[in-house]
Amino acid sequence: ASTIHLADYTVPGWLVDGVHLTVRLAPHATRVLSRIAFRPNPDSPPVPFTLHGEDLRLIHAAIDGQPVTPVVTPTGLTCDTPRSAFVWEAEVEIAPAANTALEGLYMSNGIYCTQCEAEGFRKITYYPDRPDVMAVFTVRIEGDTPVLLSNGDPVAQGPGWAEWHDPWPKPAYLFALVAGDLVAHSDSFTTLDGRCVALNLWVRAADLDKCEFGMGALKRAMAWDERVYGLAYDLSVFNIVAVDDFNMGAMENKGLNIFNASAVLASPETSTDADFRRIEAIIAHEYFHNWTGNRITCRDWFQLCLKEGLTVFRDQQFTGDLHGHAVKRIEDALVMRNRQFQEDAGPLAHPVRPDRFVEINNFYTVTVYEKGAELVGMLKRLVGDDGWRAGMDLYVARHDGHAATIEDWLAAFQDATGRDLTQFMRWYEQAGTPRLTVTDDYADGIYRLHIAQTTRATPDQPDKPPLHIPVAIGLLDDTGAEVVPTTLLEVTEAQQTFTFDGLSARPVPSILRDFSAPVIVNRTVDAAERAFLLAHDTDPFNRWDAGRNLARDMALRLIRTGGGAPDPGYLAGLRATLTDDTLDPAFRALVLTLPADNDLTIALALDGTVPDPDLIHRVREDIRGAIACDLTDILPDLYAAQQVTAPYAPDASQAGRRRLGNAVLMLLSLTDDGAAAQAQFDAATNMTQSLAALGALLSVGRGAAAAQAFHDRWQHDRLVMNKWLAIQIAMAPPEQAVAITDALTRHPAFDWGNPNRFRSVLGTLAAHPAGFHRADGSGYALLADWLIRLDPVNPQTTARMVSAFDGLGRFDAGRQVAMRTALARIRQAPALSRDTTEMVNRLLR
Ligand code: B3K
Ligand code: ZN
Repeated sequence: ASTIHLADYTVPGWLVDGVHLTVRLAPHATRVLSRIAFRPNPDSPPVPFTLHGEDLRLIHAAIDGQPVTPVVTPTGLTCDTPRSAFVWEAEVEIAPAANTALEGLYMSNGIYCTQCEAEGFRKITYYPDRPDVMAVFTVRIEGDTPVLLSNGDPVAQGPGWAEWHDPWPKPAYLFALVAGDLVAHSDSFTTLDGRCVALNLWVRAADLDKCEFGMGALKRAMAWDERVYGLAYDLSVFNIVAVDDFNMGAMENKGLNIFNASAVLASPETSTDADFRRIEAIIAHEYFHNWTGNRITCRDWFQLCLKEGLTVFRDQQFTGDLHGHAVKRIEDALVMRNRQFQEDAGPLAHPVRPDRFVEINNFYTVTVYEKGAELVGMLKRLVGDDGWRAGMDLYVARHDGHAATIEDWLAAFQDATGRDLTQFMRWYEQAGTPRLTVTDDYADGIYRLHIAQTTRATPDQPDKPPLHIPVAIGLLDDTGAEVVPTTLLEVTEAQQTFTFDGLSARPVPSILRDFSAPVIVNRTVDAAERAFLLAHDTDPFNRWDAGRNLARDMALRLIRTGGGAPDPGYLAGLRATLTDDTLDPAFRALVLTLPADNDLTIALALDGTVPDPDLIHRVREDIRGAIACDLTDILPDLYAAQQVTAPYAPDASQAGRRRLGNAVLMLLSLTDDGAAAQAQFDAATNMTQSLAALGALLSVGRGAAAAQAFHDRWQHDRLVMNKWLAIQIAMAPPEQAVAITDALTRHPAFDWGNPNRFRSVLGTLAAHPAGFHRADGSGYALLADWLIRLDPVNPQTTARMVSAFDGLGRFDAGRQVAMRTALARIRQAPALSRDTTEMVNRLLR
């Protein structure tokens, strides 16, 4: 398979003036008739007429009504055409029921649905399947199902057919079609300019009781985008459909969002507080794409972060506005540190805007999405709130209806604010996590901060020029009062010094407030200063981070020395924080959360220590045991104080209390043999309480009866069964995780062709560091077996999960050999997909 380079971009040779599709649905022989008006692109030199197409059976083609015989290849066709505008017609046959890759038109539990991003439309008909070709679509669907949906506004319908027209020009990746036996939960929304929009959430009848929350989330998102950005919805109807088989969370097709059922269906009995938050965020994210993605789309797939980074940033803002920014910021930083920093430090590292790929589906990554959102956040800090809004307005005004680039994006901010963003552009082009080394000195009332930046080499990028890094800092006196409030330092050189004068004593610095940049800060800080910041920092992010750093320094020390007793200073700080009732319970729960194994693994590897997953696991468990023991006098009251008596609501205040209560429950279980957890499990009336109690019981080896009861109650609910499968693996002791996973793959509930199910089992094993990285290689072997099996069925989900082997180079020789052996075995599988081949090759290079 060949590598595609950003540098090779050329404009499309032919443009599309309009598309008419007629889709005659049948599970094994769907006919797609297309009538497409083409004209030569005046900005392109004359090029031959070529269309993309895969897995299509061409029945007939014509140009301006005259039959033609194109040259057909496995990836498309070419044809002699007039040099001027003409109408192309084609009829193709496809088999949605045989489509297990879930790309193009496929069937999920009897429902026809589509997934076209990135390059799935070419599996529906011949077309210039590239995002810079935008066109108005009219679609007629013929089929014997009660509901027939496509993009845009409904035009007409009758028994067995429906017609849709989408007036907004769009690239083919935003095309969607749904047909099936569905029912709607309906509502409406009146836009800021007074138009009434019909809202429908389409589900199977049995799921109708799980729609209310998602509908409310949609309306909150619509109102928020109007209020914050002045962006209103632009069609008469907005449809969302829930399907069971879906490769990711959801898809923003114009006016017809298609969702993984797990990302939209919610009820207190079946969904946790975290599910409610995630569902609200995904519904908002897909809705926000209507402007940032659909009205303004990407010129080519290298620009993916243009829509994804910005839309993630917008959904993060939305969640923060609704439920509190402090906790949201900490959670987003955790995703960066636990997952993105890992990607950036290994063989899969790539820039937020990659400059080459083999299969674009492999670049829907935490780097493009979450680091992409961090770049947007840094830009906002650099231009300020007014500059941000001015830049956004200019970006929308300039590029509405067009396919844009990152250069266009930054130019809008440069022109709106006058700021020079030339150096900032490097963030999009340079992979790797910058490390800031910070030292300070104080003399004669002058305090100086010295900041040096370096970024290690990443694949294909040996040299890393300095970046433009916004570093928010504050200075505190010894009572915790701010002597210098939050100030944005702009680090642009390899080394820089910032001076603060007129200080009467040496201040305590609070650095990288609000996680103002996705960087690693290296600074030698003693435990006393960390404890002081945990008690006093006025920036909530850094207050939390001080506690996390205390825990991390301690964990790293214990790992290096092979074990020992936790710091009394850490335990005292934890006690003070947990008992401080002025602090948000969710914040306290986050302070109680120990650094993830991944986080510790990377920290060790960066310092040249070979991480031992078993030891890391044991040290974390020892610390948990020591905390449970040390805080034994306060835990029962703390637990009791978080119990909610009011009827369940998934709001931040109740959810925060459950989160802290359940974090405490995990510790209590270590000292009471699961008694409190069993009581909570027996009394639980919502999934948050029930699942947390089951997890706590499993974690102390007392979960068998509860797991059986949970199974018996929920065996008919596929979304809940995903949780049942996952939690048994997540909570397994490391030495049992592989065997438990293996046993669950034989359970009747394990329908492995369903991506949610596959991820719940194999994905949970891959996310259990000490379980997956067994020294005997059994975790690697089991995952490899299953990926080899899944690849011919669903390459996209397979390729995504191959990234579990990303840690490769960090581990000891024995584990490296076992991982390489597993990857080599995958590589040798017959007819391995392009998706998986690219991932394995990148990992093994
Ligand atoms: N844009 C889709 C992701 C498509 C993934 C294709 N492999 C969902 C989203 O980011 O909103
Ligand atoms: Zn998105």
